[in-house]
Amino acid sequence: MIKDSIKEYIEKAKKLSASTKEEIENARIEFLGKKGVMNELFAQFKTVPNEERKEIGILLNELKTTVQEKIDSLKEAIAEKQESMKPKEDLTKPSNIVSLGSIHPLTTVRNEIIDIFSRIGYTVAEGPEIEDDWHVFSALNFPPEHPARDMQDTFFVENGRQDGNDVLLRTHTSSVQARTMEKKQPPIRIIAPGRVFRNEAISARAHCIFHQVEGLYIDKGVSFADLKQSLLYFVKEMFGEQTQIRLRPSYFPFTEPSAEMDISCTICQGEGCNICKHTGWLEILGCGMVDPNVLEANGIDSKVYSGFAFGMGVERIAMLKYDVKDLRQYFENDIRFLNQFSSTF
Ligand code: 2NM
Repeated sequence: MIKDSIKEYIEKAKKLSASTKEEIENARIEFLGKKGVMNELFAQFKTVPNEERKEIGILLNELKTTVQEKIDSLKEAIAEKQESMKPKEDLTKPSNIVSLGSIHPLTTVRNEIIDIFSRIGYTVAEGPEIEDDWHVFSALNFPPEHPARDMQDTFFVENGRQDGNDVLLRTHTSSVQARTMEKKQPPIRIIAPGRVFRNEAISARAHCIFHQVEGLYIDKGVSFADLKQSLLYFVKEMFGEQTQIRLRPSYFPFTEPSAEMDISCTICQGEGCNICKHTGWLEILGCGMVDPNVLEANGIDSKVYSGFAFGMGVERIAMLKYDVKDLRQYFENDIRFLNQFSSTF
């Protein structure tokens, strides 16, 4: 009976299994090939009496779609298996380029300042950011009532007081110079770069954390002319040979006499512009002859030795150099800002 054999083939087709392409192809030929089961059955179908043709026809169609679907699903299973066996990653592919970033503009400027002074014999000195009152104020001739000692200007470490000596965040790196003087006799020729802290409201021009480079030179016979010449050398190296300087009398507790130094405007060369507020000059640092009181407080004989000192803000120099208008940009670490500074490692 053709009907029974079709049903058997349907069951057989449902149970077909194959693990290779050849096995699938053999099954396909067995059922759908020229001399295969289907053609054989179609040949027999011609002899089926009319009243049975409909039922047998439906069964034949069922067999055909069962075989086709089975073969398709076996093919798919093999393709999936092959896909899963392929290595997912190309292990020979070179790795992605890792961005190294760029050097922070404050670091670049600090290094430039260090380089310039090291060429005339200065070495770098460092000290703690958390300091005591002695090294930040008392040893540097700040009187007990000086406003810088006020809570309003200085961050104090709570309950940090030891033997009547407050513990605080240094407000300038002069404390490093005090520590050098107390350890070492002249000649002393150092620069002290580092972070300093002041209790100030944050704005485009001020921040509670900023960076300084201070310098100190003590020896026999050091004069104000040496100070002026050393700083002239510095600004010519930093801002160019054409740069001029101007000293204005000022006051600092640790120096006497004291001065503030301006350079001729780097933008307009002294003609007058917005950057220098039409004065032709830009203030860049404070300086002076070290007060004999400071030398004596730190164990250096002021009758034998004299010296000069200076201090500058790294942010301010970098603002002039890179035309940065808002100092807060140095601290936000916005990658779009930092990437503008091309120097890389
Ligand atoms: C400045 C201005 C003037 C200075 C003084 C000293 C020390 F320790 F020798 F006394 N170090 N730095 C100094 C002098 C700093 O900054 C605006």
